[in-house]
Amino acid sequence: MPPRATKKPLPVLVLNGPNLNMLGVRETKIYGKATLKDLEALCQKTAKQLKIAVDCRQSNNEGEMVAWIQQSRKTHCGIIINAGGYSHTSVAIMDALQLIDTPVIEVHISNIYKREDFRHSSYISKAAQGVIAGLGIEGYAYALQSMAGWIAARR
Ligand code: CA2
Repeated sequence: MPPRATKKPLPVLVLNGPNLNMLGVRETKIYGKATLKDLEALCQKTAKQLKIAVDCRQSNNEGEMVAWIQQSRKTHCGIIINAGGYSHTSVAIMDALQLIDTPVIEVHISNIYKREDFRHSSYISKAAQGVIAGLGIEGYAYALQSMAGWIAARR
C-alpha cells in the first residue's frame, strides 16, 4: 500500500510592524534590550517546543503588511501581530485582519495603557481574538502557546 500523504501543518505568521527592526538599539528602557533577531529566535524556539511552525516577518510598510495578511489566508493558520505605531492609526490593517478567518493575536512589548493616551486605543484589537501587552518579548511566546491550543483543537 502506498504511504498516506500527510498534510504539513501551516505556519503561524508572526508579523512585526514599523520600527520594530530597531528593537534593542534605542529606547531600551521601554522595549528592553532584546533585538528583533532575539525576538524571532524566541518565536522559533517556542514553536519548536510546541511542535508548530512559525514564519517571522517585519515590515516598515503598511501596504506590504496588508498584502502579507491577505496572502496568509491560504498559507498560514493564524497571525500574531505587533503592528507597532500602525496599531493606533491603521484602518487598512484592521480591515485586512477582518477579511481573514484564521485567529489573530495582537502583541505589544510595552504596556500601552501605561503610556500616552494615543497608544491606549488600537484598531488591531477590533480584529483580534486576544491581546497581550506589557510582557516584553515573552508576550510572543504566550501568544504562540495560545495559538498552539487553537491549532490542536482544530485538528
Ligand atoms: O509596545 C509595543 O510593542 C508597540 O507596539 C511598539 C510601537 C509603539 O508605537 C506602540 O505604541 C507600542 C513602536 C515600535 C518602535 O520600536 C522601537 C524600538 C526601538 C527604538 C525605537 C522604536
